[in-house]
Amino acid sequence: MPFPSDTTPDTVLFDLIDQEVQRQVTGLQLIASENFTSPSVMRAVGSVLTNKYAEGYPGKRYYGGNLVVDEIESLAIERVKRIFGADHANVQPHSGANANMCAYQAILQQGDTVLGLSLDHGGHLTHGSPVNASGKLYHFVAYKVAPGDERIDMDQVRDLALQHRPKLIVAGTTSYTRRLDPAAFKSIADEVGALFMFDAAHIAGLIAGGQHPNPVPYADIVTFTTHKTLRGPRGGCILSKAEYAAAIDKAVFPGWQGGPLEHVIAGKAVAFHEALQPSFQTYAAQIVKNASALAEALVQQGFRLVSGGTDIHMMVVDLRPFDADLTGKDAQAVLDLGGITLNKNSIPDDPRSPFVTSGVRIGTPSVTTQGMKEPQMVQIAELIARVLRHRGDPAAVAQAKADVAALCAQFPAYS
Ligand code: DSN
Repeated sequence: MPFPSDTTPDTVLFDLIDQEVQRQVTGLQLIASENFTSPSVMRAVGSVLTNKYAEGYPGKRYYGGNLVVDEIESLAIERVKRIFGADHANVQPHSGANANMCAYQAILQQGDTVLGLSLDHGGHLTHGSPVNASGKLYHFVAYKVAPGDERIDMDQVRDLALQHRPKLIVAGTTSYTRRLDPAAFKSIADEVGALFMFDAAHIAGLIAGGQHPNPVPYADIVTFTTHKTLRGPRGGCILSKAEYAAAIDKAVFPGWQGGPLEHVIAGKAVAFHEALQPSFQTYAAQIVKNASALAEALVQQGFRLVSGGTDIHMMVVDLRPFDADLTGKDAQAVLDLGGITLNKNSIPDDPRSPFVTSGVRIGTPSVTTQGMKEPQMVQIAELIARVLRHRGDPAAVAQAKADVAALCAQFPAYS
């Protein structure tokens, strides 16, 4: 029976989606890895491309009917190569985690030694955490941030590289708030004969917008997600030097994945188009300005920031000087009640477990998409501090939630 005759719409599910729309637009979205993607991206992701099987690559598919899909995937590839100046792009990874595992499979053998940033110092699960396949398949050695300034210690990276002679050095972070220096990592990789991979998941949009050094000229492989600062659909991408192109493509399909999500790839193509517009440079610059303003305002409220501040789109707040009894877990929960969404986050050498933590991570990509600027960052810091100071007072938390909703109503994410 054709779809127009469908008389039983799924009101249960669509009511839930409506509730989520309300949550997203009436609260402050401060999770550093989230953003509001554009209606055009959502139109592409919600399109009939979801119906199509397209195992393989443009011009080399295992199924018929892919003439249009080939054009769409080629468009995404051409656009992302243009943004970053890459030799080769694979736009099929379903996620950043998949992109990383595919990259490893393309260039490593099981058991090979890899250097990566420790998860509890700002790295990612796929940078060798023992609970992740990366840590089970490969021999990861972790570098850390220095105890004093809480910044990546390049001397330590070099010492570990000389000691362990890794096949690969991975740079890239999920909760590290300072710029990375791709040239410095590349120089160490060259010194020890290692390959160099840069996981740009968090900062891809900042690179595209000219706010962070581009690792592509230095790294053999660059992976990233498309949904964070880059503001596209949820997904991953791999860029590489030409010599790794065939190995990367083989590792993605048939190595790790089956049929590509061509509707998501179409969404990526739209996001890449948007990132190529001059307005994206302005957007990326404002993300960073907002993060600086929010960081400064949080310090004024009595919080300590890991490494003293931020160069990028996020900050990690050590809650202990503000309130020694306040955990990241409790802060996240009460801020949720106040309409402020963020995530608990370990601070370096956190005495509390990763499920509890002594910190929270805060990012500005979403509120910047809404059009908020520096004055609103001061308001946000005040709201966060107010909810946390009065966390035992439901009326005060409810008042803060109303104030958050009033602020967000002035800056609607979607018209
Ligand atoms: N979960 C992502 C983040 O929040 O940083 C990383 O994969």
